[in-house]
Order: sequence, then structure tokens, then C-alpha cells
Amino acid sequence: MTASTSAAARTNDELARRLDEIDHQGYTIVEDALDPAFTVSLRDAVRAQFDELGIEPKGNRAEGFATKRLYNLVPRAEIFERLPTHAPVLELAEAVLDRDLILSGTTAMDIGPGERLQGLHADDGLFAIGRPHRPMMVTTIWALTDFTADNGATRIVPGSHRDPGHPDPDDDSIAIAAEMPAGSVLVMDSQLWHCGGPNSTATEWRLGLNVQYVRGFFRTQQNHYLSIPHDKLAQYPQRLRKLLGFELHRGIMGHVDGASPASAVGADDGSQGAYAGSSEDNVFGTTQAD
Ligand SMILES: O=C(O)CCC(=O)C(=O)O
Repeated sequence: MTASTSAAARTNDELARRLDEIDHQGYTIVEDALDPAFTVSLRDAVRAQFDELGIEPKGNRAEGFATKRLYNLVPRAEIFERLPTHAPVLELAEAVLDRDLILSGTTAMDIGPGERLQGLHADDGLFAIGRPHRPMMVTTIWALTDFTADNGATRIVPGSHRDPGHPDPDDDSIAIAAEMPAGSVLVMDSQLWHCGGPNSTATEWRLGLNVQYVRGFFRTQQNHYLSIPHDKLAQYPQRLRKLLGFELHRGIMGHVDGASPASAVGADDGSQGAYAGSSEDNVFGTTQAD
């Protein structure tokens, strides 16, 4: 076995182990998903945005009373364009869903001293398709500071992704803190019951990012068609444009008079347009041009 073959085998073994963890307990924690320099740069970029935009806590239970939050990160700074395609995270999300997945949203969540429990929920709890179901959404929570039980580490209920019901938001006794060092990413099947934890420290802020993916045929949580400036879109790599939902899903879904959303807003993606594909990608079978 050559060195590169054995590295690939190790990678495959690790992927299989992580998929098994997500299948059985609903989550996995990838401790070295972000290198230290990237972690610091992301942390600085988020906090610069908070300052520039004058972000203050929204003052409701879901978004927090002592938590700064910011949505739609991708177009706000160049470094955020790397979030959706960051390989160790995207590869895992693709393995749980498939390569047609799209980005559901990007959110920064900086939990401040004194914050209370957010309330247990499942991120795909709005999908009225019954529980449990095969994974439809993957939530990834990136630790840009250390996450501790005291400073608001995400609270999770292992195995709850298989529970047919929804949690009591206030019954935190069944949850554990997903403690992890800065640079780690918690990857979960979005059926898992979880929430932002309370922050009982006097001075520590706990900064996390939520980069969330969903199968390509669902509505996304954040609306990229209206929030991504089209001139920026035209400069983005094709994989990022696809993740943002600007290419057709399986050659058809999302078309605008037959064109992809990217073409329709002048960021041509070179695609053939809806119904042109003659493959297993659409449901109409092979096109006969006679
Ligand atoms: O901040 C966290 O750790 C989780 C937040 C969360 O679950 C949410 O806002 O939906």
C-alpha cells in the first residue's frame, strides 16, 4: 500500500466512522476542522461586522437576550465566501445528504454573559414530513471560541434525532453540553434536539457559526435570491453558486422561463436550461431529437 493509498484509506475510515456516529447518536464533533489561523480570521471578521453594523441582541427567546446574531454571512466579507465550501464540513454534509444539497443559511451567534437557555428544538422541526425521517438537513456549528458548559456551549440530546416527537423546549435535564475547543465543528442531523446554552460566566462571549445545508428540493431558511448581490454572484465559483441555489436542481427545479436563476440575473452559469438534460437527472427519460 503506498503512502497516499493508506492516507485515503484512513480518510475513508474516518468518514465512515463519522457517518456512523451521526446515524447512531445524531451528531459528530470534528475537532480539527478549522485551522487556527482560519478560526482567528473568522472570529475577527464576525466581530468587525458586529461593530460596523452596530449589532445588539434582538431580545427574544429564539435569538437571545444577551446574544449578538448576524445572518447571511456569505456576501458580507470575502472570508465568508469560504464557509459553504470548506472541505472537511461540506464533504461530511454531502455524505449525509447528497451532492445536490444547497446552503440553507449562515448565522453568527455570539452568546454573551448572562444569556439564558435558548429552548430545545430541532432545526428541521418545521418540515411537516413526520419524524424520524432520513436526513433532510444538516446543521454544522463552528466553534470560533472554546465552547464550555459554562459559556453557552450548544446543548444536545444524543439519539433524539430518532425520536418521533418534538422536545419540551424547557426540559434541559435530558441535554448535555457539546464542549469543544475553538476550531471544532459540531455536525448534526438537523432532527437532533439541541439549543444554545446559558452563559453563566461574567465576561466570556461564546462565538459560533451555524452553516446549514438542506436537500436541494427544500425551501431554504435564508433567502439567497434576495440577499446575495447579483454582481457578486457572477464572480463566485460555480460550486458556490450551486450551493446558493442559483443553478437548477436536477436540471429542472427552480427555473425562470427555462433558465437557471443564475442566468436569469445575468450571472450565466453555462447550463443548458430546464428540460434540456436527457439523463437520469430529470424524470422524463432520454430526449429523442428526431
Ligand atoms: O448557538 C447555538 O449553539 C445554537 C443555536 C441554535 O440552535 C439556533 O439558533 O437554532
